[in-house]
Amino acid sequence: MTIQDEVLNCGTGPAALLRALPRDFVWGVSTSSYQIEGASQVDGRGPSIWDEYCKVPGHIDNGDTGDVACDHYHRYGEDIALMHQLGIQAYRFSVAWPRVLPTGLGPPNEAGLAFYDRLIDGLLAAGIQPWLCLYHWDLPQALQERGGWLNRDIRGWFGDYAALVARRYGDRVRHFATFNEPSVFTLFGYGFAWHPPGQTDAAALCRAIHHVNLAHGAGVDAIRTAAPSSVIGAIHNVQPSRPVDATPGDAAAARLLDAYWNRAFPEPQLLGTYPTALAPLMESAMQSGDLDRIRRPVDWFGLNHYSPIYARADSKAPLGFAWADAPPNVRRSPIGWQVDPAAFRDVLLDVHRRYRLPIYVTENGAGANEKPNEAGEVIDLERISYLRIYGGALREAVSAGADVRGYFVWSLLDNFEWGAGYENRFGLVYVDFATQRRIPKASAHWYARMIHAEAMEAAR
Ligand code: IFM
Repeated sequence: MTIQDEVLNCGTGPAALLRALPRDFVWGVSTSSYQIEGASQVDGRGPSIWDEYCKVPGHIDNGDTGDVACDHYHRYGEDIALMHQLGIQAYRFSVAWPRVLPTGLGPPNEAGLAFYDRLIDGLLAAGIQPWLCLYHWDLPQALQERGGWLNRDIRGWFGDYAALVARRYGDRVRHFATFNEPSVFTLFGYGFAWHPPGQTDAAALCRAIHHVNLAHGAGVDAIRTAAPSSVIGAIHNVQPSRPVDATPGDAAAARLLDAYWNRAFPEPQLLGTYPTALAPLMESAMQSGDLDRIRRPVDWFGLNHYSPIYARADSKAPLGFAWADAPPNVRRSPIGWQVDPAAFRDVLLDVHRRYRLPIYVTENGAGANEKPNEAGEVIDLERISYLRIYGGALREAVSAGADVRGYFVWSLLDNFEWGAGYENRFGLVYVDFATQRRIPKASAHWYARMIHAEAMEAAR
């Protein structure tokens, strides 16, 4: 089937698969604070580690920063209206810790807290459920200067921050997540030096992992206490880890990457153990009772998935393995990520069997470098194709028994894509960063039609 055929065929697919989803299935979109808010020095926001990291030449393609991003801080009303027009049912966003606590602790910043009041109230008025994530990578720089994730005190700092946020918004927000993709910001920040704080140190990586896990446990307890009717989860990226070549060394590398990427957080948080390959490395950071502090009861599993990942043995690398590109000849998205919907189906089933929690797919989507055509439209056929076939894989997983209750596209808007700056676009809505004009892409209209068709089916 060509992409054109897939788009022309852009309904939701066979009726049998339509019926696979639960009636109250949630269709949403996701974003994060640093990637869209901008207003980095407005209304008392403190600096984050990403503000500092972006200042260093060479860290971000094109010298881009999140200083302005999508200016969502000022344009959130327009963005809510867009979601409303598209029929989006839920919106996952993150709170910028340095916006509400400019130095990470101490006195809160009322102007920053008031921004999220306006956002949440606007969402509710538009009939959109707010899903609030506490941490999507923008640690206050002041805490980094106290050691950041390497300082065990961060368990308490995060717990206090979680309590503040849950007390303030728990009357209106039901769904809270502690962390988004902890394995990415720890592995990229302390293992590969691709994210702040830019280290390559296996011991530091393990210490950071353990402290993030402790902070998660403290966050869950704080939210539960401050907002007892909330439903709480954490968001993990789960992607099959494959050897780039069929050699025993690469197979071992893939198993180790799997431990760091897919298991270092959900296993202690949900099963109370570290993966065997990592447990000895955690010992120096571990104190008696820590696994009980980490394994706190949660209500849902947030799953982010885009593609499989690959590893190669590399005895000189700090972690003993290297990140590898997908082999040639696999199907790829426009930014080169492998497209493999069967992997998504298998991951959903595997996570269901392992952790036995309701699953929400909190991120899935495709990156591209598209531009508007002469008519000013953005016809992103490859994204539609991706969403369509990944939606099919999700339905297959549900038909085979996976308890999946919602799906959020990454992302509502083109945004600051970390090291790639603004070049890689993941939005359903195109953003012209020079003018901040928003243009819903063909995929936004496709997603809106799909949500509508699902709602019709659920009402039958
Ligand atoms: O943009 C990121 C997001 O912040 C975390 N998950 C993956 C997305 C695409 O790279």
